[in-house]
Amino acid sequence: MATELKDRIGIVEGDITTMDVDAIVNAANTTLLGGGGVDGAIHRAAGPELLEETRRIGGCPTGEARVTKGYRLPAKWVIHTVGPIWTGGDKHEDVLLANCYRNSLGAAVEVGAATLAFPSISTGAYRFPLERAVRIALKETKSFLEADQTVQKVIFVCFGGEVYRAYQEALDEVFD
Ligand code: AR6
Repeated sequence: MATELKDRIGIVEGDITTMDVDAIVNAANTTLLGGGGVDGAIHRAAGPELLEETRRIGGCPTGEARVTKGYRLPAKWVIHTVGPIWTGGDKHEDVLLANCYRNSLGAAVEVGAATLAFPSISTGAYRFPLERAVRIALKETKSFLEADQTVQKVIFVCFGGEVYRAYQEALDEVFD
């Protein structure tokens, strides 16, 4: 059982905008109007229609998720979620980050996505400590996949070696 579940997780180093999956997750902000980091890269790659659609949605609270089309991306869907800004850990940051993963996976189920790619939510501009965030991402994904068969594969797309190594190190700890 543990092996089967672990086979449904992938860890790759790269750019999430190039991923040929059903849905990619965006680490957005509450306005959903774009920004820097992965959010900026996704908006640039998807084209201006994405901003038109997120404008119509009108925002998203921290920890929740909203779905748009992928437009010029290889992915059919973009699931926009808003990670917490790290302010030391006593403002429910762990719970809010776990909510991002659970709600994004829930949104993937709603659109019938079998393959899903995540960036490392909150660990860039929002300064969430990487090792801590990675464990939350893997634990929450594991619990979700145990209970659901819609999403067959979740790929964590790591932008740079540091993030990649952090996921690799935490994977055995969380899945074995
Ligand atoms: N593919 C995959 N990961 C990427 C890419 C990419 N193309 N580009 C950056 N990353 P961040 P946050 C990584 O700052 O911390 C935005 O302005 C990056 O190296 O994008 O959740 C939003 O509008 C890091 O590992 O997101 C918000 O205002 C991870 O993605 C704010 O930043 C997350 O870094 C959200 O901050």
